Amino acid sequence: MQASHFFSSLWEHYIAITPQAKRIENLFKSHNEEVINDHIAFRTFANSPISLKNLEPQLESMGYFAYGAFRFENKHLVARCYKHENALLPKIFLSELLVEELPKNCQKIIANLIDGIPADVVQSPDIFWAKRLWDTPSLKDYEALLEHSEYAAWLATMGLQANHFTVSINLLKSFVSIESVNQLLLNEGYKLNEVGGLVKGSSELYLEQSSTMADKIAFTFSDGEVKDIPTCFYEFARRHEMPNGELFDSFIEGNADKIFDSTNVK
Ligand code: OOG
Ligand code: NI
Repeated sequence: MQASHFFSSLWEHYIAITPQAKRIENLFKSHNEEVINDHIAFRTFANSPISLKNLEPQLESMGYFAYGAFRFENKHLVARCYKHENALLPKIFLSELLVEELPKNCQKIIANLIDGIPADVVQSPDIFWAKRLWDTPSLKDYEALLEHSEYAAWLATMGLQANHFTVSINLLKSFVSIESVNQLLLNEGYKLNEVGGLVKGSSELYLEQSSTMADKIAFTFSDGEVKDIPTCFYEFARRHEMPNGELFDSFIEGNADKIFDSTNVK
């Protein structure tokens, strides 16, 4: 699959449940800006037919290669990042949940979801907008997962899809600082992720990031109960030059740990 088709399809699926992203893109366009993506991200279950290991070859088939690995102890996650030799294509951040580190009741709920996924489900890059490959969870199971892992609860309802796109602030013309981007969004009434402060990272770390809080949809659980739950969010990243003159092009665990919270329920 052509990378251009991959990203346009992902974007259409993403804005369908993240209308704020389309509105914010239009907001930048109204300021005469062209929006270019720094990276996108996916979440998945480890030790499943859609594990990171099983998904990676589909990224490689489009010319992507892994160049960094990350671990999030408290969130029970590992992640890898991927880039393309065409540096204008977005980087990709792919994380997976280490289900065996969760309490037994959560392991059982997730094992039931994973059991619903065909072993050979990963056949082409279109798997990255497959969404839920299992039955709709019950509200009770959702809340049990939520108690121990916001990520698990989000993934159980949303499934495999781009959970955020990221505007490259470096490639904007008139918004130079991340603070000016945040102010624009606050003025327009968007709710930003405040975990650890509006700006994650710093120029000393060569990466500054901020994000909106995810949009919400009314979700009908398997038992018929309807509840508003988070969908996906939009991120903004500004990269800085390292002492060798190159732009930092990886990710930072301390920043990412807080970006994950953009899909928190509260
Ligand atoms: C990914 C969070 C990490 C970043 O830029 O550090 C991330 C997620 O929310 O799935 O995107
Ligand atoms: Ni991100």
